[in-house]
Amino acid sequence: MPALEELRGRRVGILGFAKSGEAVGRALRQAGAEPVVWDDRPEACERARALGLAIGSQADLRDVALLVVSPGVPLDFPIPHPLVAEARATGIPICGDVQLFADSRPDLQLVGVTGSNGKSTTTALLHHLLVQAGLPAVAGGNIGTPVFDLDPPTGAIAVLELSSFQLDLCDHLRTAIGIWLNLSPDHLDRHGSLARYIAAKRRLFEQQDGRGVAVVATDDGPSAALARELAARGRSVVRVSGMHAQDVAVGMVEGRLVDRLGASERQYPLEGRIRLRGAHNRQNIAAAFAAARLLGATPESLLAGLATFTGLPHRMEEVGRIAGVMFVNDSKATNPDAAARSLSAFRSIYWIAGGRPKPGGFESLKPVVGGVRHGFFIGEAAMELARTFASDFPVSCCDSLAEAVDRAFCAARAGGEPEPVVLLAPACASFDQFRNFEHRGECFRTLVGQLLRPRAEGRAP
Ligand code: UMA
Repeated sequence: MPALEELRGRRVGILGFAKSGEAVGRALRQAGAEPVVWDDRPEACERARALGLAIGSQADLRDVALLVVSPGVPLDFPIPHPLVAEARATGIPICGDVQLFADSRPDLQLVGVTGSNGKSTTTALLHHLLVQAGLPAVAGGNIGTPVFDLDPPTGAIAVLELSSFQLDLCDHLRTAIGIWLNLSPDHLDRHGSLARYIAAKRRLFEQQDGRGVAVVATDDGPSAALARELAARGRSVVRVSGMHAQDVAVGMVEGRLVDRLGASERQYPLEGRIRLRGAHNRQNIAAAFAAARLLGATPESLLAGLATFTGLPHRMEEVGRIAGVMFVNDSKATNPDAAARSLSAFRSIYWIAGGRPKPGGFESLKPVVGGVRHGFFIGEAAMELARTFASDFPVSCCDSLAEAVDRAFCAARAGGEPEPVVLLAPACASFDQFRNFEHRGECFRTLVGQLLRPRAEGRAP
């Protein structure tokens, strides 16, 4: 695969011109290459044209030295994109932005973070820990900043969140550290089967060289099996856990982090010292802590860094406290699996959920709704949610998020329990009422702000 500088003066195709495609276009132009853009959306082509880039004609890949494909473009399922098929048929190399970036910056120490859940938080946390420890580091990838928008200093550490889509587009990504968090079925429409989804994620380790380290959280069966298999093949494996400290290098026990990466075991109390909530975040902490230790950060600097990490927006984010009621925005919980994590993290919950339901219903949440005092349901799934939980706690269907926030706040105040939480954990997609989960979370934040304002105004002279 040619690196950027080898593409000077050559035609390079970009398939998909959104965030990552646009960043690739800029980088190619800067390197003196001749980018040509394909995108099935006319608006995207318009944007490329406005930026002065050439637009490719239908399936004409003549003289194209390389095709850089955006992660969202289907490679095999449901069917390969026609241009991908054409490139394969004519022997034109295909890669994604991550591989091209890695080839162009061999000076960097790459850390790849993958897994079904927790990738973004772990990426952001590890980046925060490294920076707090005084190490030069940048973070990007699936988390939202395309790799070609990063500008790391020479020799820096690049922490990259890598989706299965992005890994499918890499074929020799030499990460110094690969982090594997967990595995549960996801993106099956894109990969065709669970086996293919797992195979895509495993590429993170298959492509490391002999010096690469695999940090694997072994809290689920498939991930534990992967760690065993890698170790049996003589690979360097660092096991971590967010649930226990048995047979792992970094683990958790009774609110303490257990660190066995040094000369002797050390334990550090975390309770009351970190702001990340929920059991799943303990796994993210263990993995980020282990990787940062391997990259040279001291335990002391890491503990200080953990104390100052506030988490990512829309992921169990505390957005306000009014009259003893805490408001938590977990808009990123777009399916029941994700909502289960925040429902398990609090007691005395006034739960706002709903939106466009995913297949499979909500029955799987029954074991974790013990803390829910009242459900306020919105959107297309409101009736189904109300039917599912009517025997577990009082339920109300609301016409809007605004109505749900108001009613949940009143109920939480009236409940009289200590530390009530109004929790937005929709367990549904947002598209029936909002542009995306970020928009839904922003609306929730604004509504909470509006609850605060009259009180502040009331106190004003
Ligand atoms: N396109 C076509 N034909 C197709 C499919 C797409 O022309 O058949 C075009 C679209 O018209 C569009 C462009 O391709 O213009 C979209 O490309 P993209 O979906 O790859 O979008 P980007 O904006 O480049 O964002 C990508 C990642 N998107 C996906 O993986 C779907 C972003 O992850 C990532 O943050 C960004 O690169 C920067 O690295 C998002 C995501 O949803 C957050 N990821 C999935 C997830 O987290 O579950 C994997």
